[in-house]
Amino acid sequence: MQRFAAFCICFLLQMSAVEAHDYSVGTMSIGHPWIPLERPSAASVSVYMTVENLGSEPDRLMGATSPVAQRIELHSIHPQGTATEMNSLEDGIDIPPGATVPFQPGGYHLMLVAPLKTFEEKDTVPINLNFQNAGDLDVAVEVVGTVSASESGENGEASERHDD
Ligand SMILES: [Cu+2]
Repeated sequence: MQRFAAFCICFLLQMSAVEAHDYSVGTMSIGHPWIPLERPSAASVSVYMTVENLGSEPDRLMGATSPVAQRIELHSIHPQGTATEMNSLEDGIDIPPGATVPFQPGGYHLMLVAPLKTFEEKDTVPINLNFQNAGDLDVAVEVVGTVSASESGENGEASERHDD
């Protein structure tokens, strides 16, 4: 029994550490938004996070803006033969009630097109997310140094084909 109690306290401490990177508006909750560090010349930068709908009504991520990018597109990636294909989702992304939608490498992501500055590790990038029902939410996205500089590709997505 004592061992079980110790486990619970540990778990709660971990939860509160995670929550430091969470944001919410209405029933929408954003978990751990991050940007993998890219080469300085990157023409576009991906943003990953989780989007959770805690409510009982569907919502939709309609778009995003940032003062440090000319525009932000909503993208998805699909396997296409031996390569992958990246699509721009101009109608937004559905966030069903009770669902957690992951934005992660190889799937949904926000794409900062034509960044107006060079990002460095531990920078925080201000991004405004617009939800159809919940409205606007400002998040501070952390730049994380996970991509090795030797990795090939202009922006880390070189093997993917832009259709737009
Ligand atoms: Cu993309």
